[in-house]
Amino acid sequence: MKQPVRVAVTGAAGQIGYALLFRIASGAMLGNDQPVILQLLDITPAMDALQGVKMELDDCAFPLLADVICSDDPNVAFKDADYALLVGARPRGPGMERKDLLEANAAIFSVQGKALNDYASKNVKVLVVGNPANTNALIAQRNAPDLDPRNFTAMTRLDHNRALSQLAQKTDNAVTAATHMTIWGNHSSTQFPDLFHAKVNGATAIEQVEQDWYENDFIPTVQQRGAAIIKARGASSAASAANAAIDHMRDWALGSQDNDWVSMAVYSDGSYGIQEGLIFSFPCECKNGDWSIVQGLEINEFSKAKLAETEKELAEERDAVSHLLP
Ligand code: NAX
Repeated sequence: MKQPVRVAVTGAAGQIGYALLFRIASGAMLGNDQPVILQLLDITPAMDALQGVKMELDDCAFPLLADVICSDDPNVAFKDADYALLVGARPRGPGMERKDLLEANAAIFSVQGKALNDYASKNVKVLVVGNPANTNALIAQRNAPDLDPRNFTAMTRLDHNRALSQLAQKTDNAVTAATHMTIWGNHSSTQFPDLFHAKVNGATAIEQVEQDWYENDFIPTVQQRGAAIIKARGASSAASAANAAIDHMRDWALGSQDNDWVSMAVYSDGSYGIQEGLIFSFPCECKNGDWSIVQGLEINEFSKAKLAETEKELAEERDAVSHLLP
């Protein structure tokens, strides 16, 4: 049996946490032969609820679950962590402006970035789910000068999976027929789901749908899917978000499918002309526990404008919190 690895999860008493922890403990994220120690962080008032979650984890008697640690201290929860899923964030309160939300989260993610820097494994793989996810990841990364910036990623996999499913349904195919999807940019309504490089049954997706459907139905449906779920369910996406977090981490750790790619918001190295240092969603391939941005895709004028729009939003988010960045 392999040695257990340490998986830290923040916001562990929340609704995504409830859909996520049991799957990590069952082996869905890191494989059926990889024991895990869960290190769960939430805020002090949520400690009773978190204990309840721990009791349920115990009651599953998962063979792969070596230990569960609960804490309200990031320095404890991130100690020696090999993986960190940062799910907890400050939601938008009544009357809160976008800038207030960015600042409230900047406070949380700078503390967590420092704790990761000082206490986690130097190879820790960090996934930020809590919104605004890309900028929260940027803040954590900037507060962790001793860690490789490539260790910090944010989640656009839910948008990616939503796009695959919409495309498959439109073309009357199983979801497995849709491949090479890319979500570019921010996990927000400026994200750009790209059908110029996506494929259905190996052929270019955009040639199998009408341009009008692509621009006026598909793109807004994917961009606004989170709001549509809230309207229908009365609560935000939780199980699908947890599933996407599992997909993201599994592929990063164990490799993405051959002859396909996934969407991950990662540290921009300037690929496709995107400002270096932004946490921007690109098409990525994962191999040997590392990711790389797929290079050489041709970007047409339509896509260039979409990439510029989402890049501008991310630069504005960064600039809104720049006075709080080290
Ligand atoms: P919940 O409100 O159910 O749970 C959040 C949990 O985080 C709570 O238990 C809260 O006490 C905890 N928390 C708050 N501040 C914390 C801190 N400083 N340290 C540790 N824990 C803290 O929200 P949930 O539905 O689970 O969503 C969590 C986050 O995911 C939200 O920010 C949400 O916007 C975001 N999402 C991101 C998605 C993505 O694709 N990137 C999709 C789903 C989701 O909307």
